[in-house]
Parts: sequence; structure tokens; C-alpha cells
Amino acid sequence: MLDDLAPRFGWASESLRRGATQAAYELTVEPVFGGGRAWHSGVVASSQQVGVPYAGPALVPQAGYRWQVRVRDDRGQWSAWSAPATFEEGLGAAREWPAAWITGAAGAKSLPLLRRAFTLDKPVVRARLYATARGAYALRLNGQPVGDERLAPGWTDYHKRIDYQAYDVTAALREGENMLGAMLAPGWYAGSIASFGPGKYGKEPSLLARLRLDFADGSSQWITTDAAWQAHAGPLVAADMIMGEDHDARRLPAHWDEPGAAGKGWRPVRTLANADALLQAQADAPVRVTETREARRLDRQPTQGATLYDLGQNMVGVVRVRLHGKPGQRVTLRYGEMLNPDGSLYTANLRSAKATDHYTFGHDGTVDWAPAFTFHGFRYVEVSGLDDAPAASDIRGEVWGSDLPETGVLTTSSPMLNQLLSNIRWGQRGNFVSIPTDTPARDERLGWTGDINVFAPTASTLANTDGFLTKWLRDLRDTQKPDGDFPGVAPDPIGIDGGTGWADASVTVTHAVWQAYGDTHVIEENYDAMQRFMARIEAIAGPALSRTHGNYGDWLHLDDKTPLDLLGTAYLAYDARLMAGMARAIGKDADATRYATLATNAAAAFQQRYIHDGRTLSDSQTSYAMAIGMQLVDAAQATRLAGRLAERVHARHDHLSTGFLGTPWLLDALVRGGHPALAYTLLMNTDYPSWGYEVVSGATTMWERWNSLAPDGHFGDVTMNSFNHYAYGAVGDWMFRTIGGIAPAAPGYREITIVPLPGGGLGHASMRLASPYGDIASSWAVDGVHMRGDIAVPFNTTAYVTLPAARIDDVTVDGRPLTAAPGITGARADALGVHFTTGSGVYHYTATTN
Ligand code: RAM
Repeated sequence: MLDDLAPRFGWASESLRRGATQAAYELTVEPVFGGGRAWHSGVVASSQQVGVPYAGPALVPQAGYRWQVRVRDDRGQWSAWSAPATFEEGLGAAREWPAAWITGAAGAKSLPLLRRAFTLDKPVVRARLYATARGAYALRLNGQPVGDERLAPGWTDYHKRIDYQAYDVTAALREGENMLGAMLAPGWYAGSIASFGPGKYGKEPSLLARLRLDFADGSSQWITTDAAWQAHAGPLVAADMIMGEDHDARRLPAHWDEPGAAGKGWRPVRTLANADALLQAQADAPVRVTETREARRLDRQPTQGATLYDLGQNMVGVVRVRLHGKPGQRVTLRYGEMLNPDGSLYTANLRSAKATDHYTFGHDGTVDWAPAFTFHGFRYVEVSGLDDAPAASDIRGEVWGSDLPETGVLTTSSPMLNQLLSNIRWGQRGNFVSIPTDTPARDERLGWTGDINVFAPTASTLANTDGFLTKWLRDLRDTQKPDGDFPGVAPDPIGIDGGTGWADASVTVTHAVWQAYGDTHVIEENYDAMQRFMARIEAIAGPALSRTHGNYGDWLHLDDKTPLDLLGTAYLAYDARLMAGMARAIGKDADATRYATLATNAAAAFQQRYIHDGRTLSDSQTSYAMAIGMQLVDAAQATRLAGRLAERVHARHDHLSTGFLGTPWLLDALVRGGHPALAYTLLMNTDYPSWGYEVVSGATTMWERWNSLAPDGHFGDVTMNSFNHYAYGAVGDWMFRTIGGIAPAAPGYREITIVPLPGGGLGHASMRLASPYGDIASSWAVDGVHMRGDIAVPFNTTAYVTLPAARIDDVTVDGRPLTAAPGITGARADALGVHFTTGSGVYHYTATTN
């Protein structure tokens, strides 16, 4: 559902022909319901296939549309029309709906159920239910759930904007009486936020809903939340995302959401004051159950009366249980990421998060139950309060997360690396829950800007983050301070400081989304905010271009400190370079020139102040990694600095010491500076500290700290120690670009670099990426100096391939010399390898590597 009445279109075509490009397209958009007029673009001579703007008659709110496209290739051949795709317009953004925010009785002992009966006496052709809450809600219609979303409406700054959802409920309606019901919970609005307690936006949850009924006779009717609704105290004694849910089934009125349900104990709802916030159609994918996992009952059960189960994966969500009990019997579920040395559940790192659910039986027999309005970060669950321990098959893990399609997959010959890639992916799945968070387990779960700053490129290869991060950038804009600065978290109901590497997310995440998906719209949407931020950090840096901003620094480095001003100045130069590219992409050439100059000057200031005789002032691994990785120095300097970086790595017996900010650049810096073997050594290490150390220690997600679990088995600093934290997973981006070898050379992968660099003893690797232009693939195998591989390049794109060989004669494509292979142009060799260019198609190559 869109609020945007000027949407943009994109498509991917398939062609096996080499070098096939798009010469023209033709697009049609037709109304399916709700009014509006058709648009035929006519034949448009253009190669554009991403971010194509709608240019027809005004689209109509609440209307549904079908669209199709066909393309003509460079040989004049038209494709068939695409299968129809659909989209639907929302209600239109508004500050007020003609409906009331409703809730249950004040001071009730449990969370409210709300309902409204209505009668249908003529056939309905279409029914759309638009709903939102200050809090979290779940709807029921005629005894059935409406939609499969969890935690709707999602987290935003509820004082500024609230998203709403739309549900097609046509099939759930019946002639005669119908019953529409809702359950409410505090959600992020009224529930606990991090360790700061509940009620950060408001004290009690409330519902806002509008049901539009379109009848066969052409008439329509609205049913809205108003004083005609009824309320009853419900079964949820508590539902807090950090503390857990307490469900007392004795309090659930039987058949309450079914037509003809009894009216006993139901009272009129209370209506609350309107929100001043903008109501907007939800634009990102909802949180859903994305996977169900089986549990294993542990052999070792150290706690009397309690039984522990293992979900086999540090996951985020809840457990669904099948339980037998007597009325009034109370079951307790506790969750933890790890086990203590004695085999009991480890909960010390959850800090004040209780992460405990209770279920009280209402009647004899078996129930199938899962918490509805809380979630946990856990691998283990402990069940107590039953006469007999449930069978493992009665416990299932329901994985929750923003339901983003997976786009990138890399597999290698190393099981350790494959597990690392899985850990990174699970870090994203568990922490992308409406917003990108730092950790899903303890009393935190905040949208830390620094964490997504470093992780966004990896995340955007693993999954389609376009809608998700575009929505979060809106949340981030909502946090911008009058002086242009950004905080450490978004949304930010508390006021948490940001600074270098954190506040910069406005620029770096916008850039990452643009690079991954190729639509300049994200730049336009964020441009003013980014400009104000740039003005702020320029003001902080002053004429000397020295930026000291915030306190986190190279967060959680291993005793290898980098000064704040060095980090700040590096980021100033880096942001300015990204801004120059983004300004140019949206036609702001004067800005682009100004930012390019700033980038050059800040890099010069960086060199002058922090680099002497081939060393940085702090001599920290991070300082070298950023200087080289962020391209603040020229190639000759990079080589020299990388030599020193290698020494700093050797000084730690070939181990890393970088924190959140340095880690994403470390392996790039080593490769760029001429030490690819050392980069691979760091990647393949399995002793402390390293990525591989986590893997061989049994990790199934990324840890917050390199030493979250020490080699002697001790847990890291309990005041801040998460086992599901994606920041160090930023190495995924390097793995995709270097092992898979695939990176965007132009936004959206319209142009692609394919630069696979074998190393680390890997025998083979294979990567596939669903890009906006279509599937890109790169796989290779090495045997001594013999490398062979396959690449697939989508229609209408260009790939620049570089293979690690010395001479053109060392490379063949499809069994022919490189210069004679069909579809290959630009073959040349230099110190970096053998280069060639291809258009669309599938190519097989061999190379004798150097
Ligand atoms: C902690 C977490 C988070 C980090 C902040 C600065 O809360 O480690 O990931 O961004 O500190």
C-alpha cells in the first residue's frame, strides 16, 4: 500500500543473448477498483528500468491498480508483456481520520479487548480495513485473525507519525451479523523502551480503525472506531516487549469475537484525544513469523521443576507451545541466549529485561499458545509450572522479523565461513524488527545509528532492505535536532547522544540504499536533512577541519585506541565524498563541487595532522584501516600505510584489534595496500580474537564483543554483552565483494564489478545476487594456479571483470583467447590483474593465476 501518488516503477528482464540492452519500454497502468484513469506511457525510447516515475493521470487514494511493462531490445525485438503486478493507494496521509482513538476502561487489571458488531444485508464486493494503534494491535473478524502482521503498526516517533496497515477482509465477511474485534497491547508506544521504563510516548494503548465496505449495488459504507464499540478486560495481564507477556486464559470471554457473542460485561469504549501525528500508510515490510523451528530437549536439566529446550539457533521471536494443564495452573517460560557452565539458563546479560512469559490455563485440556505482543532474543527456553515436561515436539520456535526477501547468497568451500555468513544473516533477521536494532535480547533493542552505519551495505546484499531502510531513514529524519545533528538512536524517545560514526548514518545509509537499489528518490528524500547535518559537522570541524564529535569512538576495540578527532575528520572527508556523488546524481552540481572540495580538503587535513613518516598518530589498526579503506590517501601512501598496518597486525600475532568503526575497512585496507594474504589470514583465523573464533565457539549469530565469550569459557562484561549484534558482521560486505567478487560499479548494479579474489585456501566459492536489474552470479574454483569460473550478467547491464592473472594470454572465455571471445571487450592487463568488459549473458572463464 502506498501513500505516494507518484510512485516509481522498476523491472528486470531476462535474456540469454550476450550484450542485450533495452532500447525502449512501454508501460500501462490500469485502475482495478476505486476509480482513476488508465495510463499508457506509449513507447519510450529509454534504457531506464529502475525508478521510472509515474506520469499519468492523478492516482486516486484507496484505489487499486494493475500495471504491466514490455521492453524492446537493441535489435528491435519486443518482449512479451509482463505478468500483471498490482499496487494499491492508501487513504492519503492525514493528521486526522474521521474515526476516534478508542480504548478500554481506565485502571482495568488487564489489557482491553474491543469489538463492534455490524450487519450486512446486501452483497459486498470489496472490504478494506485500515487500522493502527498507539501501542500494538491485532484484529479479529468473525472469530478469525485479520492479517499475519506482528507488532503492527511498527515503531515510529508516534508524536510525529504513525503508520497504518490495510487488510483485505472481503472473504471473511458474511451476510447478517459480523463481529470485528481488536486486542491492544502497549507496544513501543506505552511499553518499556530499553532500560528506561514504560510510557515513553504515552500511557495507554488505543486503536484507530476504518472499515470500508463496497457493495455490489455501487454504494459504500464506513465502519469506524467510535463510541459504538464495546470494551472488556482481556486475558493479557501484561504484555511488554522487554519484560514478557502474562496471559491468563481464565479472563478470556468465550467466543467474544464471533457473530452473536453474548454482551455480558461489555461496556462502552472510552475515546481518547486525537494524535497530532501524521497518519501514513506503512511502506516497509511488516514483521511476521518468517520461520518455525523445532526444539530439542536438553539432556542436562540442572533446575528442579524446569525443563530446558534448545532451538538450535540464537533466534528472535517467541515459542509456540502445546500444553496440558488444569484451570488456574500457571506455566512460566524463560528465555536466554546461552547456558551457564552448570547447564542452567544464562540470563545475567539480559540486565533488567525479564524476558519471561506466563500462561495460566482457563480450562482443562490442551492449548496451543504463543505470546502475541512480546518477543525475545534466545536460543534456549526454560519451561516450568507443569506436572510433566512437554515433549520437544510441543515446543516450536517462531522466528519474528521484518519480512524482507533474501537477495544475496554466498557459499564457499569453508564450512567455517559458511557458518559465519549464516551468523551474519541471522544477526540481520533478529535485529531487523520494524527498525534496525543493536540487540534483541537485553533491555536495549534500540535503533543505534552507528551499528546500521557499518552494517547497511552487508544488509542490503543479504536482503532487500529498500523499503525497510527508507522507512528507517524517515525515522532518523524525525530525530534530527535543530542544529542539524542526529542522535545515537532512531527513533529516539530518550535523547541519546550520537557523534562520529553514529550521526553519519544519515549520509552513509542513504548512500548504501542508493547504491544497492539505484533509485535516486532516497537521495532526494534525505537531501535537506543530510545537508543540514553536513553544515553541522563542518561547523564542529571549524576552519582547521578537525571534527571531535561524540564519545563512542571506535567502539569496543581491543585496547587499540583511535583518537576521536582522527575518526571525526576521516568521517567528515568520507561523508563529503559520498555527498558529492549523491548531489551529482540528483543534478545539484554546485553542491557536488562544493562537497568534492570539502572531501579533498578534509582528506588533506587528515593527512597533514595524522600521518607522519608512513605512520598514523595513534598507530592503531583502525586508523590505518580507515585512512586506506575510506580512500583518504593516494595509492602510494596507501601502500606505505598498509605496510605499517600489516606490522600492527603481525604485532598481535596476525590478529585484529578493531572496534565498530575500523572493522568494516580492515580487510579492504589490507587488500588495497597489497596484503591480500594477510586479509585472508584475519578472515580465516579461528582463535581469539577473530570472526572464526566466534564460529568455533559455537556462535550462531554475531557477538557484540570480540570477547563476549572468553577463550577460558568466561562470559564477557555482563553490563553490556549481547550474543546477537550485527556490527562486526559488516565483514559480510567484504566477503561478497572479494570472495563472491560482486559489487555495484553504478547504483543499483546497472554496472557491476566482478572481481573475485581467491585466497585463504578456499577451493571454491559461489555467489548469487538478485539485483534490481536481475540475477547476477559469480562462481569459481581454484586448483593450484588454475582458476575457472562462471559469471552471469543481467540484461541491460555491463560488467567489468578483473581476474587475478598477469597477462591477457593467461585468461580464456568459453575456451577462446580473451581477445577472440564473443561479447568481450576492453581486454587489458595491469598490476591489478586482467580486465575485460561484458554485457548481458553467461560466460565461462579460465585463468592462470599469479
Ligand atoms: C551499546 C551497543 C550499541 C552501540 C552503543 C554505542 O549500546 O553496543 O551497539 O551502538 O553501545
